[in-house]
Amino acid sequence: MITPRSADIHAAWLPSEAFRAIGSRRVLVSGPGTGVETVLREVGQACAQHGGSVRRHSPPLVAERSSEGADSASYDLVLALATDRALPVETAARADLRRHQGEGTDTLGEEGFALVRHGDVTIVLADQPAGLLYGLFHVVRLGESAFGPAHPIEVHRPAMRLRIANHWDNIDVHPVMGQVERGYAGGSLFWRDGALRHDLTRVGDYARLLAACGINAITVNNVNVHVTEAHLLTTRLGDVAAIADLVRPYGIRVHLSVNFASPVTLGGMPTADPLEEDVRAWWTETTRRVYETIPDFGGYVVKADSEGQPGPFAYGRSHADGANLLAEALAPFGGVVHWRAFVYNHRQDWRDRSTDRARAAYDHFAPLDGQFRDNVILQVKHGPMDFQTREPVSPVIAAMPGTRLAVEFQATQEYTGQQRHVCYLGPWWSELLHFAPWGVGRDTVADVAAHGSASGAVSAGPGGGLVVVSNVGDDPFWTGHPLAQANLYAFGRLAWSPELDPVAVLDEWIDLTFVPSATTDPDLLRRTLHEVMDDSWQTYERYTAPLGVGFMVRPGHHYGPDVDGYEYTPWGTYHFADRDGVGVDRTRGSGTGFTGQYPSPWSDRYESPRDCPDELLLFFHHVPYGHLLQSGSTVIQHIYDTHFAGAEQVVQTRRRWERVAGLVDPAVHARVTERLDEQVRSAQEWRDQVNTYFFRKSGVPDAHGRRIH
Ligand code: GCV
Repeated sequence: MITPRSADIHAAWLPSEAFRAIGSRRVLVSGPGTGVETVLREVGQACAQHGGSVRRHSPPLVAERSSEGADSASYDLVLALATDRALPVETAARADLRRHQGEGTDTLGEEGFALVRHGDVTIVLADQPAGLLYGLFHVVRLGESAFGPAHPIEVHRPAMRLRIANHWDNIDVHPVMGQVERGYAGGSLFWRDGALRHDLTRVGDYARLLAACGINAITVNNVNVHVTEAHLLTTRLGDVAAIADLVRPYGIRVHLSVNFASPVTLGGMPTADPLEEDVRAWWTETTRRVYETIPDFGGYVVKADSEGQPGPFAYGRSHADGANLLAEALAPFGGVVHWRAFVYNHRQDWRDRSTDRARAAYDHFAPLDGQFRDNVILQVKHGPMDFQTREPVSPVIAAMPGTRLAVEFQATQEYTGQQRHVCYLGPWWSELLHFAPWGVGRDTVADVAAHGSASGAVSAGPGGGLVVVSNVGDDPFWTGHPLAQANLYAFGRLAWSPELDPVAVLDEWIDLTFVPSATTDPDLLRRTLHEVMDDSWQTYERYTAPLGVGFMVRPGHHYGPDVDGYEYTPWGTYHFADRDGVGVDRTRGSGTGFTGQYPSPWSDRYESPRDCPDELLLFFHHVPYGHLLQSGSTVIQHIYDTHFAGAEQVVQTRRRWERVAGLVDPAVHARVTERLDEQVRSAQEWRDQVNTYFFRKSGVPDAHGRRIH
């Protein structure tokens, strides 16, 4: 459990108090094998703390089995893995489940579980140990209500098979990017100053946090694979195995980011050409050794031909050639390759209006649809640019029915306040997952990630799942800003079940983190946290780049405002503001033609400045400052209004947080307070720079005469 290991480490979700409902009861854990040990240990610790009792029933122990006639009277909670020698109470619960589900539909799968209340006993049923563990954490979430007499039968299976956290962690401290690229929570949990950490206690704790929200895989190194990190595949493989050993008990598999040029840099070969026989043999043998060392290894992640990383283009080969090479090596072991679609020209000439970075992923990958092996997963950032506060959904997601796609989110708040600003991303991710590329009523982004889709009609294949760039580091509060923990939690929950309401997910996180019984005024605390967090992503959007145009951040570190910071750079991230208007013309009619990458109806809605949703207007159109939004406001007045309002909301948030001093751990309160002070300052800086910039460009005064510099 996440008992603070030292006075400096602060609990995340799952403090021991969250286990009171379980730990104060009589619990039976039933099932053979080592996979059940984790459940047993969790329950054992809870009972030791809260006065309950736990017993293990292991089917081979016939003597114990014969004493189970009275089991329903002896236990309050039974966690039972399917075996051929079920306990009587379990048999009864399975019968209840069959009646509820219908004959033949009671299989729970690798990770699913059911919760059945039979008589006075709550029974968690699972087919596999991972399911039992997820069932246990579900009971923790439910607390006392799991033991209510009329609790209905619940059946849970994850929507996504793969729910992965990518770490952008380096082994060596990178001279520019540091130990963790885009990390805002201290150093890496795994690596320190060029080596695996000696004390990996927190890695086990981290695995537990991940399992409790539903994440089932991690990568342990940055997608930008530098020289030292490349060796994780070969000479440093033991380090990866050590991490895998620590996370395995929580049902978590380890994946590795690899460098496409490894045959050259590690194997001393003259080429990494994917069609060369020797190169294939190198990957085959290297991968065989990986599985010899880590039998449940998950697979590779590759960033190729992107921002300086090597790739198949160097040999005149396609990305399908590149991805299939690695997929072929992984296939015999059941591994997958996550091949990133984040490929674009980062050496663009800003004068060249014909190149549009937003088009790049589609232009590169859509023509390759159908050419990837089954165990290739194309990992697509949710938007066409780069994790901005507001972007449309990437058109790649609707363009590749013959390819497994994973959608990538970013919990590390690179562009959303860097864990100095409170920004709960659950609502944003939920909105993206619900987006229906083929129109309302058709398949959604979540459907595509879960099981693939052909033109909006479900094709029940294995989807690629969801990926999140982790926001965790060795910071005592795990995520720098203690409230940023909620983003990782929400990712896991939404990947398990995309239809969940993100505000309800936040409520879960609040209950599991600031356990109501451990505070004197849980209602005030809950209300305040909701006021501070529910709308925080939209508040952030209000005071930063307007109407979907994106960027306007300080180049390099990406924190704080710099409206023209990227305007004349090679990165392809422009807003084109002049004295008359602002925005990027991505229409087919007069712009870059990007709108044509979407299927109907969005290709037409985005094409028309009248029908384009306000919040994305400047992403798709260059319009005059006087352009009337659907909201009734002009673009320029909208900019002023939202920036004044956003900065003011942060001031209110800061005030609200003062109310709960005394209701949370003083260290947590102090850290959040310190971050809110910075957020107030930064939001005002954003407000003033953006408003002043557009006032000076346009010469249009604020209708309300507020102070613009
Ligand atoms: C890991 C953005 C970030 C980079 C990151 C890249 C990626 O460009 O700024 O730090 O590199 O995305 O997703 O590969």
